[in-house]
This record gives sequence, structure tokens and C-alpha cells, in this order.
Amino acid sequence: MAPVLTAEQLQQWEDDGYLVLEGFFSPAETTEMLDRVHKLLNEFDLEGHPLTTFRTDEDKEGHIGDEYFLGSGDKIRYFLEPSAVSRATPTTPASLVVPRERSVNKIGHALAVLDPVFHKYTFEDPRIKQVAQDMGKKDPRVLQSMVICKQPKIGGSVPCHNDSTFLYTDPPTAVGCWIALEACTPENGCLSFLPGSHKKVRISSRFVRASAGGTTFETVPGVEPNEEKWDELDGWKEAPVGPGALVLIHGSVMHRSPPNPSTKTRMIYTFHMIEGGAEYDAKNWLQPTSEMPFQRLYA
Ligand SMILES: O=C(O)CCC(=O)C(=O)O
Repeated sequence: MAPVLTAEQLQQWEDDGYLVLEGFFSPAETTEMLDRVHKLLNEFDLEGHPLTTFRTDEDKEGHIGDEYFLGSGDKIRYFLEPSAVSRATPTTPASLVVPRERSVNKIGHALAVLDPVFHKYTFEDPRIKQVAQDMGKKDPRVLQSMVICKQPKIGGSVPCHNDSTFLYTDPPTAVGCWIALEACTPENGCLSFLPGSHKKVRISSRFVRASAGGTTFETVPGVEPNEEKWDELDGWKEAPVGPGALVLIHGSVMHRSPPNPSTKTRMIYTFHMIEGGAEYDAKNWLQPTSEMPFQRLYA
């Protein structure tokens, strides 16, 4: 296949650490993926669900890290919006306070392997393989595939972060392929980036399984942490995109998204890749299993 990315786009990727490719997927392809999300949400069964909510470091109760989360790398599991679930009291168990299909923050983390539609647009799509080749990826392995719903009114923020902290390899090699299934605007919580931050960031911390259970952040030995307060720097750029856009995200670039106070959903599908030749950290929160190793994109 001929290259998908032009020299100009590759230069932009190099300079900014992210690249927006509007209209990468056709309206019919995008609708097929969005319909699949709606099917998954309709099939979501609360029976036996531990009501695990997707919490990040910014939440007072700390980052998500129960077995439902840690064991989700080879499954399709549903993580709820914190404000969709009432707190348990000594006399009342926690329960949903919004309709079931509106309660989901994220569905993950093996959609690309287990779901036929997301498998098709991840592993069977020659354009995706070509984009990875254009970026110079030698033997990319796919991991952490998920849908993020950013539900109307209650969809929470994704705090400032970079992806190599969460999918640490030595050397850092993570790249995100983020696909808009609906219009993503400043009103419903589109992504923002700090362009060029990937060139300054040192991956000095990684998100790991804590020895006592749960998850924690651990320093990377020998890597001096940056002093910058990335979130507060000037130069952040919003990246509003239309349905079908593919956004490539360098593993070191700082990015974030605000809450969704609007009445519109902001559904996206995303998967990540790492280089097979890099050492995947055995402490990382997400671990391959013998039944489901991280699969080759070029197979
Ligand atoms: O979709 C979002 O709002 C955030 C996604 C993100 O940060 C990521 O995929 O790394």
C-alpha cells in the first residue's frame, strides 16, 4: 500500500507529538463502530458488576485499581462514571443513580481482540497498518483498546497525562490511535494537547500494580523528573474533530480532556501500540496473559 501519511504530516507528528487525520474513517465505517458501542452499552449487564468507577489520580479516593480493573486486559468490562453511582452507607448498598447505559465511562480493555467490529478496524485495516509503518513502527503490538463514552452532563475529565507513564516500555514507545465516533468539540470535552511537550518530557514515573494490591505511581530509576507544571503552561491547543477522525498520540505528549457538561455524548474508540522490541515493564498495571499476549499489528 502507498504511504498514508504525507511528508508534511510526518513533520507535524514529529514537531507536535500528535496528528489529527480528519475523515480517516468513512461515515459508514464510523457509524458501524458507533452502532457497536450502542450494542455493547445495551448488552451491559449489572448483574454481578462490582460498580467499579473509573477514578483517576485527581479523585480523592485515588486511582482505580481493583481486580475488575486489573483483570480487564483480556476482557470487555465496563467502568462507571463516579457520579453515576451512589455511595454505600451502612444500611444501603451502592447503586446506579442514572440509566444503566448512561452510567458507563469506559469499556475496555480488549475490544480490539474480542469484538469483531473493533478487531476489523484495528487488526484488519490496511490503512492502520500503513500509518504505523509510515511512523516507522517495526513490530507494533496492540494493547489497551477501549471505548470512552464521556457521557452527557456527567462525563468526567481526563487529567493532564502522557500514555507512556501508563504503558511503560524501556525505551518508551507507546502510541495512541484515538478515533472519534462522534463530533468532539470544546463543548462536549474534546482532547487538548501541549504541542512539542513530547520532546521535553522525561518518563520518570509509571503506573504500576502496587505490591500491597491496587495501583500506584512509581519512579523510573535513573530518570530525573521534569520540573515543569505541564497543566499550567501556555500553549495548550484544543483538538476539535469530526466523526471518523483518527488522532495519533505520541506516548510522551501531554494531553487532557475536560468534563462534558453538554447534552451530547462524545464517544470515541482508542487503542495503543508499543514496539515489540522494547521491554514491557512487568510492573505495569496492564499485563498480557498466556491466553492473550499483546498481538502483532502486522501479523
Ligand atoms: O478521550 C479522552 O478524553 C482521553 C483519551 C486519552 O487521554 C488517551 O487515550 O490517552
